[in-house]
Amino acid sequence: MRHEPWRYELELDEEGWADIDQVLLALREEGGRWKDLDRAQLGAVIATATKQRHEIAGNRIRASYGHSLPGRLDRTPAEPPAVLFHGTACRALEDIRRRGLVPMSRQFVHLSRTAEVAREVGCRRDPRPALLRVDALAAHSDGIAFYAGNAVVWLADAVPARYLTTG
Ligand code: HQG
Repeated sequence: MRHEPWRYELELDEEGWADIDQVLLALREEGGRWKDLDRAQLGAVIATATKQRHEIAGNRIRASYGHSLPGRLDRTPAEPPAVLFHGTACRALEDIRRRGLVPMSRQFVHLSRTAEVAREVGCRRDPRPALLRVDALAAHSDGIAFYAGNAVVWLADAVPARYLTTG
């Protein structure tokens, strides 16, 4: 649902939603432990996942963030909290100071609500990650679009370096 829905013959709408029955069919076709998966089980997995990567609404399911699909999903811009955080590899800082935060292979830049979550994200790339503080509300006031991902993740198109502070 984030990267290659066509591999499972899933059709996503312009906001990234898929029909939950189609997703169940695709998972059952994988066989093995998925072969008898039912809707209640899928719902329980999603509701109790440590990282809230997906959301269900009625008969539809979508990934809440993280997409690398070609073609941009429609999202509704929203007012972000005053400050957001981004954890990254120290080796990326020089380029980030020059170009700001850019989405790289995903559709959006991913930002965290708390410094703690940002540090965890950064640890995927560097055992001692750099922590950036993002002056999100100022960027938003200056016309940069932000979008709510889930309770801990916010998305942005790109964040110029002038809204970032290290340390
Ligand atoms: C970096 C995971 C050089 C950026 C996580 C990051 C998150 C630059 C990397 C979610 C740059 C992209 C997203 C620039 C940005 N020069 N490097 N100008 N601008 N970067 O994985 O934020 O487990 O696409 O700092 O927990 O690390 O998938 O983004 O290091 O929430 O659910 O380019 O993915 O969630 O890496 O992580 P990513 P991210 P899931």
